[in-house]
Amino acid sequence: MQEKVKEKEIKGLLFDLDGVIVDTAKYHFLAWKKLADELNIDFTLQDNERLKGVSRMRSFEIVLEIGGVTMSEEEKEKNCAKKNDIYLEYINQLKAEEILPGVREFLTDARKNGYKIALGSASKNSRLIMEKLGIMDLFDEIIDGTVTSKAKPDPEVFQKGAEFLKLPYDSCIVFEDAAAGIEAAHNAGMLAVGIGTVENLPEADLLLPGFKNIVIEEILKKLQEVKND
Ligand code: B16
Ligand code: MG
Repeated sequence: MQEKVKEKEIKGLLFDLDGVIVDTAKYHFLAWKKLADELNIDFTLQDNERLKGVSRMRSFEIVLEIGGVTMSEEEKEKNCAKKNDIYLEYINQLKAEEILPGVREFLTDARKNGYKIALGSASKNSRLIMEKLGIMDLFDEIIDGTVTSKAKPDPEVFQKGAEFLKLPYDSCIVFEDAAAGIEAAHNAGMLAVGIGTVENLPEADLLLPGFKNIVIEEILKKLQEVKND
């Protein structure tokens, strides 16, 4: 039987970046699309869904699989660097207003109420993105692709998040938009709030469309209801 969720026991909140705090997927798409065009690979928006939450190299391998193209490790590295240069052209123009609705207010309220907050993202560009959004000061710790070696669904990123916050794993909850991220949270022994729909995230403990007009206490209450049923 699932352990009971007590509102008071949750002290840490771990946030994925792309798809939870900001929609950078559209810029990843534009960059991958440009590279795919150069390689004569037909890459669609629907294909881009498969890259969400996935590391840069694994994303490129998926693009290559779609095109039925093989490449040496060296060539793959070169193309990943090229994609990142294109991606950074977009990210350098990112505006603070692009933060997803309600996120800034949600984080501000949670901090005010004493919750510790960490980022748990696969991106190696997370600091630049957060600086552009002006939200660095709302996070206690940043765990991203520069300090992790195993991709979600491996629990490493969220376990490190809890460790950096000096909290036990089960006193943290995760906010994620990718199925692999929900699985990573569960693998870390944490509850996972999915930002999305039941079709995309059937394993999430609770689903939310986003952070507009909701505060952490309400989410913990809902989790408690769902888990203690
Ligand atoms: P980068 P998340 C992920 O961010 C993106 O969803 C995924 O599409 C991307 O490939 C990955 O970051 C790596 O990003 O190329 O910037 O290192 O959802 O884990 O915040
Ligand atoms: Mg994501």
